[in-house]
Amino acid sequence: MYKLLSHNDLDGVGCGILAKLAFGQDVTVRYNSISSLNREIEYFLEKDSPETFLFITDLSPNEENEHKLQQFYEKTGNVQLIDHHKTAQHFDEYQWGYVLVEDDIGRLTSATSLFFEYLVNNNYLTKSTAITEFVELVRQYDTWEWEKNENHKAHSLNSLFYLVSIDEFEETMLERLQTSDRFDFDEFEKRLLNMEEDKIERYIRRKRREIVQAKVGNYFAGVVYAESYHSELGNELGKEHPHLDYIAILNMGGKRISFRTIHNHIDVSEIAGHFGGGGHQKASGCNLVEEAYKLYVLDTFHFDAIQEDAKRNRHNLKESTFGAMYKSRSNDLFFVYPKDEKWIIEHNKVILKEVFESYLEAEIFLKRTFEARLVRDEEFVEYLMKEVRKS
Ligand SMILES: [Mn+2]
Repeated sequence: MYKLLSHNDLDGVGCGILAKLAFGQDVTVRYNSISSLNREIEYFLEKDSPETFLFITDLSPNEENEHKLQQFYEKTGNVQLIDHHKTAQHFDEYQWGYVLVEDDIGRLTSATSLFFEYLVNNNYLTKSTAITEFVELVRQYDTWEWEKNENHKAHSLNSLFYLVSIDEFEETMLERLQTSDRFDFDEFEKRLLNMEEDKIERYIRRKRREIVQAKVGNYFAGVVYAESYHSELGNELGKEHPHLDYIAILNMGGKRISFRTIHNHIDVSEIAGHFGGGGHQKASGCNLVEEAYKLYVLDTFHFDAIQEDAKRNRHNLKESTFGAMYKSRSNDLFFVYPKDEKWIIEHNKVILKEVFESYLEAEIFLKRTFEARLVRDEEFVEYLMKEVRKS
């Protein structure tokens, strides 16, 4: 017999689906949140038969269970952990641990892709086109590579995952992978997924108007409250506000924080690690512990939302050599323009002493220091007319 303890997200459930394809009735699968895994491991070690082979995928046990599992391995040899989280790398030193963040050709891995490889290499599972396609969609979603590749099918697979229950998803996928030559959605799913895409878009649009800016430690964070679509939100808000180092998404009901960054210079697994959580460089999470609650909730609750930059301008444009006009909440006026191959900022007609190599650098400074926003064309033109009239 086999038992699989896996994560309750798409990548974790992808592992469960592969296990059922490989072992059929001989495997019991339990999906866990990060916090419920340790309970399950303890239950397994106490109650399950030592003959049962245990797989743990996409999650990592705490220190206590790490030692217990080592003892179990010494006695029985019946455990294998497979993971791709940066914060789980030390498990790779165990004979029963296999942790790989990036494969030998530099591609980011996922638990499903690693488990697939493991099952095929050990002759538990035969490769098919449909399974290979499914595994690749899960990998691209989990590593966010789908966006760069514009592989919307990967994103849709995750949306579908959240539209139905885990049981239903599992059942549908198992059947499809066993009977189809290629992996695809049916007509009904395609219609549902279109509606879901629209819904996500509207949700994100609303959240754009709620995000606040906060300096937490050495970094600038965008703080927003949301229960769903954390990855989509983190990505969109991150791109919208490149002056923020990362986005902290608070799920108050679940008492959890997700951290997302679009930048390479930030490692959000370190930030989550500080509060006892973990994850990847660009995506991580932790429980809303006391200190995190104070920093992200208590200290920021009274802040006003970030004012968005004007979107449909034709005149007041970023990187314009003529100058782009910004305004802060207290109605201070700013112009950003090039001078001697650098960019400078004028604050209420006084030139600031700071000089910037690029427009983006100037804008980052402006937004971090003054929370200024790019004004709409109307305001820009009106201001210029007034200036002309004055002179
Ligand atoms: Mn994963």
